[in-house]
Amino acid sequence: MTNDATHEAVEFSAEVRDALERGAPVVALESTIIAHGLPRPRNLALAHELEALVRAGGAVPATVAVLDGRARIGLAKAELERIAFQDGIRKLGVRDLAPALAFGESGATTVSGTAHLAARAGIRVFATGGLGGVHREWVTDQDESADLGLLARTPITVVCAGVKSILDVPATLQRLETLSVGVIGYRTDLFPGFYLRSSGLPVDWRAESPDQVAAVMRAQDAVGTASSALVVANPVAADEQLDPALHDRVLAEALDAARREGVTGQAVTPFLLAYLAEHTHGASLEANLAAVRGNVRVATAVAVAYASDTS
Ligand code: PSU
Ligand code: MN
Repeated sequence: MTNDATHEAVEFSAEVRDALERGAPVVALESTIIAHGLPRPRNLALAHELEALVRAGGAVPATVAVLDGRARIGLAKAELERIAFQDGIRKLGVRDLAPALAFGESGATTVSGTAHLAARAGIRVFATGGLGGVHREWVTDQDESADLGLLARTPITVVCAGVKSILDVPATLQRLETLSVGVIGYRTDLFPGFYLRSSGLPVDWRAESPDQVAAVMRAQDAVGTASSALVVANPVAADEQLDPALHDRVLAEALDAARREGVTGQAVTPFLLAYLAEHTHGASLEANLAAVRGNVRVATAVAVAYASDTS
């Protein structure tokens, strides 16, 4: 249930409000990937394409952002353009929502910011590229994405291609276990590696269909574990993944460059993603786009399956 204070702070598009009122399937989409994760103008094309994929699958897309101090769920065309092209647009994790609202700021929401707003609005399914997680430099800088802590306390199903491979993937999986965030491989026994089909690490549970994912969500509701998220880890298609050898080589260079240039905090993830895109001559970008598209398709099917069952 959404309370009155949320409705005041949060503005819905008419289409999303109507869908939520009817109990129709809605898929939340994040905006940080558009503003900070992808180069212009591909970012805007992708934003439109993802919304079209959700509609084609029979659900309503709800891209989330903060504009002029209002949290927004469902963006119009001109608003998506602002997210994609406005210089200096902020990157808003969940802790940044309140100051952005209070100070009339605009920003793109990360997984943590998006999942928080979506769940409070009653949206249960969310699609992104790769989750944030534990950075490889954790021992010295304690950089762990706020995505993990937020997912531990938020009822939402996130379809992603695993966690970004720029991270310490084993440590991130361990943190997800510690935080009791459910992880299910979608038609795989191996946790995906974002740009790559596999991270090489096993995943304990596997679902074969959107119906099976929806069954797990209903079981979460029944057994009282829906207060934390379910991560549905969906690998990029084999013919769309980045060449693993190229990935490993350029990633090592990217991590070196970030260290040399002293990149820290919120800037780390966009820096590494942009470095990979540039130094793989766009190949990592294509794999990233393919992964996000695949996740949006699966998320849409899951939202439809979850909304259609009445048992
Ligand atoms: N997935 C992508 N590209 C991205 C992200 C996810 O394919 O840019 C974003 C998400 O918004 C995620 C954020 O929440 O990266 C993680 O940033 P940080 O490591 O600073 O928490
Ligand atoms: Mn971080």
